[in-house]
Amino acid sequence: IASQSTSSSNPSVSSEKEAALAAASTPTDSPTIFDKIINKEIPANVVYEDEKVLAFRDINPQAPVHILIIPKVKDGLIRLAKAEERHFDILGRLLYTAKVIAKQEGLEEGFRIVINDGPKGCQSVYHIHVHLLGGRQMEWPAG
Ligand code: TR5
Repeated sequence: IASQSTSSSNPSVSSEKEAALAAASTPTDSPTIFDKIINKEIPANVVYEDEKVLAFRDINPQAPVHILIIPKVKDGLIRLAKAEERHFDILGRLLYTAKVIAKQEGLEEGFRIVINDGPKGCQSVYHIHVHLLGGRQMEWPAG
């Protein structure tokens, strides 16, 4: 069995891991930058809004189309790992909205949905959000 490569044997893997760790942050229930976007205290490039959900372009896009879809009310849902049965509706709505926006953005040939969870999942903002990525060929496995 081939041994797992270590970061010290490959400097580029090491720097990628360091970047991922730097982006990740400690889980918290405190208000986040997304509350300021919801409350229009700071601007965002909004592509979709209804009474429950807001979607806007990511400030640091990882693909030609990179949109974040968030619930307007967090209701304890700082991360997917905190989901309870009362969140069924909003979780379904986030995914359904991603599909609506994918169509709006012309992503008929496919797209990628990502939910980062917790430090190991490289989550940096503790207000649950769905990433919609598209407009280029995605690769697998994800990093
Ligand atoms: O790493 P996770 O999954 O938590 O994703 C958080 C995402 O929020 C990242 O892709 C960031 O690029 C994105 N982000 C962070 C800020 C921000 C944003 N997207 C739009 N507008 C933003 N503002 C104004 N400020 C941020 N700090």
